[in-house]
Amino acid sequence: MAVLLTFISSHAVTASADQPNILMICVDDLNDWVGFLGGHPQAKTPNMDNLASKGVNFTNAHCTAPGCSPSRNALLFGVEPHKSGLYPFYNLNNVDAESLERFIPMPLLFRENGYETVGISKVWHNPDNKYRQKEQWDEYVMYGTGKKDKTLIKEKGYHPEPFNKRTIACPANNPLSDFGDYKAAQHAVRFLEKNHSRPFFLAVGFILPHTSFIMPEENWDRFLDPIAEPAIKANDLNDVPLVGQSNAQIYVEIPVRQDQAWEEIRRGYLASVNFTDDNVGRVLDALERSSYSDNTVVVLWSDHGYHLGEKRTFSKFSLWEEATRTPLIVYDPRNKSGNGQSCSEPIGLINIYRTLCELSGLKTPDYVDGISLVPWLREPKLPKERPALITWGRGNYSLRLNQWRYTRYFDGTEELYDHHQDPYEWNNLASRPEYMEMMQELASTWLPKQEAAQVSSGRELYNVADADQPDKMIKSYQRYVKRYKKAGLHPPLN
Ligand SMILES: [Ca+2]
Ligand SMILES: [Ca+2]
Repeated sequence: MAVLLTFISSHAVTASADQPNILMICVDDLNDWVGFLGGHPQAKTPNMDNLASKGVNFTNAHCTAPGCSPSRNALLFGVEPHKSGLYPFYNLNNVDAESLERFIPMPLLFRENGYETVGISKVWHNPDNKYRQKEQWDEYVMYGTGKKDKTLIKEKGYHPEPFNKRTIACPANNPLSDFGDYKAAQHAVRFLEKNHSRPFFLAVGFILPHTSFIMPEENWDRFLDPIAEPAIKANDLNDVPLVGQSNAQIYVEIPVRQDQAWEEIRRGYLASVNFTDDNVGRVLDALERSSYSDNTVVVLWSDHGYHLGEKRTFSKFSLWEEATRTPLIVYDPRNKSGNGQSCSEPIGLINIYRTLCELSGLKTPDYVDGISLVPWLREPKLPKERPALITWGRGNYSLRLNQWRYTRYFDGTEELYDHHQDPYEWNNLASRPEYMEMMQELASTWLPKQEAAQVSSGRELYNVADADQPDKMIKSYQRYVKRYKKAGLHPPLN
């Protein structure tokens, strides 16, 4: 500790008055079911839409890894999983110090440079909020979901029995003040109402639309019409290699299908997104009313996307579009040229670290991966050569380009989708000879040439078939396929 304190004080500088504040809004499990990305026709997100219309809306943005822990570690340390070795889920508090010592958490970098840093709720994956908490933040506060204290409204939504926390979708009749995300928003509002003598880095995490889908009744009641089903091809996985198939969380789908609950699940997701949008609006309204509105960069992201039945899967943990695509909005009110436009170039969230450093005049640590997006904030139509790289387990990589998604799994099997012809990624073209050369070139140009070994300490959830655990998840998947057939349901393969 003494060493760290010395390190901080020797690097601490006073931030200058013309440095912008940063408001970073971190949403959990939010896919493209938002107005500004058009992923679902019934999405109601007026506040986020408004932010997207004021700033630069990155419409082809992708997480670095489709799971909370690896995604947030990559974003907040600024390092790709194949460089850090942080491929699956970790509890950072239990990772050996050596594996993390060269990384500077983003909030800590701002604090070392004279910023006041405040963190609210889920910024890092839980329980990583405790990781170096006192060093990273001037103030940090956690508001959970308060799920256990909710009075669920039995007449509305989906209440599986026995209780299944992954799929419950219903409103609760508690007052707003019982909801963790509302408390998080109010905390941010109070912060923005105060006077601050130094520039601030304020990170606000919202937990919905992460499961459980429990939200105030007024949000549920905005979705009483029949909910449109997303585009789903029944036997979509037939042309997907086994490693890819095993990313389909079909065990979650079995009870949902048996209970014919997909519509209520999707309603619950949309209503949860809508509640988060209300809370984002509370924070943005407070910023607008404050004296900081002209000098605060707002960045909004989600840690990954979400499947709601597409490709026969539910939730995240895949290298397909619904799980890797995320919202990303950057609104710098000082930027007069790019604001109000969208950028459709493929952008990885790994680039946020360097972007915020450049916007704030901070020197980016040398180890940080990615590039600064400042040129695209000025000129959103600028072509971008480098694809977004998404990692899910050591050896499993997906490249998202403008037109293509190319995925290669650890065993050499591949997927290739043409987004111009096939936006739902239904037709895997990887076996077609005419694309062989292009796939080889993509692989040799953009896939990692070296892979860090998987960090072995502090590991938690590890639910992917990869170079370090080739069989376990595949066997589990195959067992579930059998169970699926036994249940008399339409199987994911036929
Ligand atoms: Ca998440
Ligand atoms: Ca298919």
